[in-house]
Amino acid sequence: MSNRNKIYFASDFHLGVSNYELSREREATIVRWLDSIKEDAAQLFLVGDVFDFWFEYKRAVPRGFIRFLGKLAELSDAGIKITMFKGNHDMWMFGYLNKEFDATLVSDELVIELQGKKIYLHHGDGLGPGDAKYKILKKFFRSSFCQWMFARLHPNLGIGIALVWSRRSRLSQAKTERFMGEQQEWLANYSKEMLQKEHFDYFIFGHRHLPLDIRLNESSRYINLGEWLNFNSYAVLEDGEVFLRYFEKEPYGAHNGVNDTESLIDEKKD
Ligand SMILES: [Mn+2]
Repeated sequence: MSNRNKIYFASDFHLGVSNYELSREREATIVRWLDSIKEDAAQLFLVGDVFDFWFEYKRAVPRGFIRFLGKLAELSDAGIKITMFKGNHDMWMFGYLNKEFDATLVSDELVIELQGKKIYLHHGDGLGPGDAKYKILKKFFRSSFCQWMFARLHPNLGIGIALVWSRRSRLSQAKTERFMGEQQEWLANYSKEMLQKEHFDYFIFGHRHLPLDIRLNESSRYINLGEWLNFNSYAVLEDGEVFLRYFEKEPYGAHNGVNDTESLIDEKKD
């Protein structure tokens, strides 16, 4: 009988930034991580922004990432169920990857019930109040008109434009996000609002680029998966509980003299 009893969650690998060498290094780290979970993973959730840019043309896909893609194929062939979310950087996945990995592709949110826990999953972009400009952009980028237009550009031009656009992002300028207090955590606030209507044990998001584990009430927590440029952070569900973990890295917060983000948050209360 297999001992596959863990569920893994990660997001924001941003493969492709900042340059080829750094991306290859990060890809190698991710491949080592995937190797390390291969024996005990039942499922793997990749919660968006796996690629810094991705677009599937009808008969072509972007170059690169072959070790990562190969490793995902290996995990899938070993019986691990893979679920991929569209992020704001890689929303243009249309079926190629989920076909190759026999994976489920999620456009927005997904609610799962595993190990007796109810979990709300979303990349995290365009949620809550504000960010009106992005919400309009997201609608446009996701429209079949926009995708059809983009696919008409020669890939050298289309992907070229996309890479220039992506280099303007904070992450590619190697900035590390910082915790600014629980009130400022809009995804935590968004989760709290959702809890008014419906119970979830966990909310798991990416997008924030900061590993976070915030208690929302007696029985609910908000987990942010962080990113893999600075933190190598991921979450694992085992025996009905979700833990934030760090691959080949010190936990976030260790540098600030605190053990975890929860104690960081406790200090800021009252
Ligand atoms: Mn991201």
